[in-house]
Amino acid sequence: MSSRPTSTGGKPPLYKIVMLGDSGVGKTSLVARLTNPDRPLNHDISATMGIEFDTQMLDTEHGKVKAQIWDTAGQERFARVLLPTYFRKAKGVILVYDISNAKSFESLSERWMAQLNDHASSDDLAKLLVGNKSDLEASREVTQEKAEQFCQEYGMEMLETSAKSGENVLKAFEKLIGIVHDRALAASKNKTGIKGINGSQQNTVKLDDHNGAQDASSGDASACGC
Ligand SMILES: Nc1nc2c(ncn2[C@@H]2O[C@H](COP(=O)(O)OP(=O)(O)OP(=O)(O)O)[C@@H](O)[C@H]2O)c(=O)[nH]1
Ligand SMILES: [Mg+2]
Repeated sequence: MSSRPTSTGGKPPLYKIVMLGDSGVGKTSLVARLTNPDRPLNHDISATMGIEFDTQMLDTEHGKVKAQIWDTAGQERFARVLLPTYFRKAKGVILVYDISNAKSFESLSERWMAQLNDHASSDDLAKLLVGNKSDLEASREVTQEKAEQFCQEYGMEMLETSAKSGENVLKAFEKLIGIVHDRALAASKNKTGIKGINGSQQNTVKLDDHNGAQDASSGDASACGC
């Protein structure tokens, strides 16, 4: 049993997470698989033009949380303008490439990591690397070893997923949101610890906006102040 704090009672905290990566790697398809697991993959899906978001309740080791998942546009012309909005108040990011497309992997270090560092305080963001389209093993262009090197360099974990078969899709979102939630709980614990020194320690762990969690009463963008 864990002795760490949990978000007991009340509404589950809400965290904004962002999907990033080149156009066509399968960001929208991953979100669709998460939110509608039984719906078959849509091969005729259009490129995302701007911002779309969805909310999904997810389980973590320390209780249920609500993820507000921002599905961004990989196409340069949209991404450039919208990046500040994408990252505003985000707590986690899923960096997606396509295992059958080496260029989409190179873009992560050449383009997306740089933009992430320009627009967000990278240390504040939990990150997960996702190699999508694992069902296309016969056309693989990015080895797991290469992806692991990337993870070591940038300090993150990785998973290979398939939005087509559903493999590891839920696991990927749960993994990232678990890291985000742990960080928020740790920050909250530190905060209540500091209050204790002044003689006003609280018994409950309250998550608030400053610690990265938000009220989950609304699933819309305004809940995140985005
Ligand atoms: N085989 C296979 N195809 C996939 C998978 N995920 C997505 N696709 C296909 O890849 C294409 C692009 O998928 P999208 O989800 O639109 O990609 P995106 O990253 O959202 O692209 P943008 O919105 O332009 O940034 C579509 O034809 C999907 O059907 C997968 O896991 N396996
Ligand atoms: Mg899309």
